[in-house]
Amino acid sequence: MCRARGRLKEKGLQLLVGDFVEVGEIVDGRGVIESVLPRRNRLTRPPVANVDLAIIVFSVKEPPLALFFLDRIVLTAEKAGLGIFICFTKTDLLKADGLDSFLGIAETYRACGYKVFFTSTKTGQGFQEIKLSLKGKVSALAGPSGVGKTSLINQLKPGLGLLSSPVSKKGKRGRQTTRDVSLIRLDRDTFIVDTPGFQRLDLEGFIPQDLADFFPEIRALGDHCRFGGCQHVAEPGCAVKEALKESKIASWRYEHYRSFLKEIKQKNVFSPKGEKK
Ligand SMILES: Nc1nc2c(ncn2[C@@H]2O[C@H](COP(=O)(O)OP(=O)(O)O)[C@@H](O)[C@H]2O)c(=O)[nH]1
Ligand SMILES: [Mg+2]
Ligand SMILES: [Zn+2]
Repeated sequence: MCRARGRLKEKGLQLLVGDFVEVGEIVDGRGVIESVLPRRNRLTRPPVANVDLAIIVFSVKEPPLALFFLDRIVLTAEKAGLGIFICFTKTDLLKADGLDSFLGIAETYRACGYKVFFTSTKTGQGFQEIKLSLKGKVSALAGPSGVGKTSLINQLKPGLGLLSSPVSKKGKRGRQTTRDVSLIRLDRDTFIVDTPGFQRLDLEGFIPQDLADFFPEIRALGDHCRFGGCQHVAEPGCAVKEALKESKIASWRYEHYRSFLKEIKQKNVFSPKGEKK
């Protein structure tokens, strides 16, 4: 048990889950935090420091996959500079050929450089693979409630007995049971953060010119557009539009890009301080 040295608070420093700290002498199991080491990064929702990976969790069914929301979380994870894993849960709820429609989606994300997993607590599919990939990292879970984030942690660390909550029948939306942010140790150097889920992501701090940087497949084509600063909407000689026509990039990802762009532009009209200096 540690408390923070008073002068840390005086300096306005807020301790975060995930912080590395220096602790003075420990007496009777109690110590004092003397300083906080520099943070590699810092998320605001959830409030955690020094995260390596975002594990974005969505179920294939119950609740049904919401790709627009998924890409919204991918976008914020990209902005935070995190590695990205995408985990599709509850594959046991699909009929035999039900997975086919998800394979194209998985392929699209893999082409972006993200790791994609399919899991089921009923069959045990996928967990060993995830476990190996997480080793030595601090990961934060994200995703709507009811998709199986807490169940995923329970699978990765049996015996923890975290409370998962059945998806309520009414509206098939999950109830919220994960209230506090906590860092769970999976092994010596592997940690995972269970979170209340990213609920409202308001795309704060984005500017239209930079949005494409956070879409790997669009970013990769940007250099081939005729005009520098091309936003890939209606400009002539746009390599992204060309790739779309030839089905070289997924149209749904591009549509999400367009929606986010529109949203960010509208926001900047009302709060021009988001603009580039
Ligand atoms: N059929 C099935 N149900 C699952 C699976 N994973 C989680 N669930 C169920 O989905 C509900 C929500 O799970 P929970 O882990 O609490 O979701 P969270 O809100 O994202 O933490 C619970 O009733 C779980 O038992 C799975 O792989 N297959
Ligand atoms: Mg939970
Ligand atoms: Zn372009």
